[in-house]
Amino acid sequence: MTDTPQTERSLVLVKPDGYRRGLTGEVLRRIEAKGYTLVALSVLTPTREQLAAHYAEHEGKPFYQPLLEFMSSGPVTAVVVEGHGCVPGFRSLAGATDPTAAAAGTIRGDLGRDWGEKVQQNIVHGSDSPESAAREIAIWFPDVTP
Ligand code: IDP
Ligand code: MG
Repeated sequence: MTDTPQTERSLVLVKPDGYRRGLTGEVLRRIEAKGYTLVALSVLTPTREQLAAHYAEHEGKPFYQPLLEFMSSGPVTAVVVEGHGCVPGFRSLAGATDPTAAAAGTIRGDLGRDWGEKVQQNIVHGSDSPESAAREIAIWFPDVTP
């Protein structure tokens, strides 16, 4: 019997700006074109509780409250992505946090810009480590194995 190939999972969010602008399909297209698999997908307006858990590491920072405000302003698309190296791989597809500085060819670089709210509206979230991914998947998809 051959071993099952080792894969990892990442939690991706198409943020309210990306959802409002109709960019969900474009983000999913890039994920699939890279060769990653969509394991679970949900369109929902996040609760404050979900967002507080998701962004716990940023609590107390100046941008924390505005970030929660923005993230609860409308629907997001939450996705569990799977594939070898998909955690750093999706971060690479997403590009730098600041969409103005993000390289062309990346989601944020190609599709994002400064809307006068500094860095906040940058279209996507992607887990920054496999540990973060497991924690975040449990928040957004309690029924899905991290
Ligand atoms: P990341 O999304 O690239 O991992 P983080 O530093 O984890 O970036 O920040 C989480 C999110 O908080 C960012 O994606 C962005 O939406 C928002 N954010 C980060 N820094 C700032 C800031 O200085 N002002 C406003 N929003 C920020
Ligand atoms: Mg982060």
